[in-house]
Amino acid sequence: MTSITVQAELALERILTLEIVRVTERAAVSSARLRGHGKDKASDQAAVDAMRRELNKLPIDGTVVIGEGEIDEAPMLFIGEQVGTKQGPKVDIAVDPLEGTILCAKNMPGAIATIAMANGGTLLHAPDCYMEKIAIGPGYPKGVIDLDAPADENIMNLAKAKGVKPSEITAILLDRPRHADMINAVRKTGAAVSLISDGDVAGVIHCAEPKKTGIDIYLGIGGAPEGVLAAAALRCIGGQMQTRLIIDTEELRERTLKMGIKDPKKIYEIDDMVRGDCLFAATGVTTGAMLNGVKFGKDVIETDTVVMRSVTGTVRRVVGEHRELSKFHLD
Ligand code: VTB
Repeated sequence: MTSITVQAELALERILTLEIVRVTERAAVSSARLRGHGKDKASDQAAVDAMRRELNKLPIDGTVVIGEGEIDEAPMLFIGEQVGTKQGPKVDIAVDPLEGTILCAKNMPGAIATIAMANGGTLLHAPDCYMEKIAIGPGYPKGVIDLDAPADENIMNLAKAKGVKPSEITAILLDRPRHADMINAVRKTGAAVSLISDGDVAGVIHCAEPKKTGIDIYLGIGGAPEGVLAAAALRCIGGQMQTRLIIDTEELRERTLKMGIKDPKKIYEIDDMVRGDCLFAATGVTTGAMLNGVKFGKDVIETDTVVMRSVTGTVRRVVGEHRELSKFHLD
């Protein structure tokens, strides 16, 4: 009998692609069970438990670099936690077991379970702080967007590069008071603003498929951990992104220094946040523009996952029909 062997250096690239689908599927199903119950903490905890259980079965020597928080405040999937069987490649892992906890609690569109994996030491160790972000999809020359330029200038430049009027551009932003001026500036150009209440990992990814999502550019301030996850996705599917951490207290400055961040004002491009090949996966918890939510049937649970590899730029949609339901540990 011939057996298929995969070279060690390809393990991350090939075998783990399906393995991480299992990880986000489990987290999505566990949190989706609590969809619409107004229990944001409980659904997040369910996703964390499921994701951690599954991660610990993987043949990896993994370190969580973007997780649920520092060890003292997050007993599970904390930054620095070691996961996996240790029988495999050293990898950095970024997780958001339930991105959009409020969306899940309110059963609103767009909650996802998400993970990114890369070779050890290649993901930015971003603290749990805010981050300025700007992102567009693939196919534009470099330099179209500039984090330090006013929002209207970025819209005008993008419209020019796309060959359309600014009124044909749509920007996506988190619906927050801090974005009031930016929203006005975008609207003054004639461009449309699409506001999301949460979930800016998906918000950034929407820019990569403007024909499908109608979104051309992400602007504004969101979470830094979400920024690194989104950068991993864009590294796989193409696009441009610039970010800067918002380090506005002495305490945060000290914490980021300990995490190896020397220049607090540095502008990060995708390659600075994800310094090598990576995998990215997300499973829908509630149905959104990108993914369908988990469907619970009598004897079957359906999941919808997108999984990407940066090496080839392959994007797979994996629709799972799960029949052995005990694996979800739902009761
Ligand atoms: C975003 C969004 C998250 O936090 O990063 C946002 O992607 C930023 O923080 O889903 P604020 O809510 O404080 O503005 C979330 O909304 C929640 O983690």
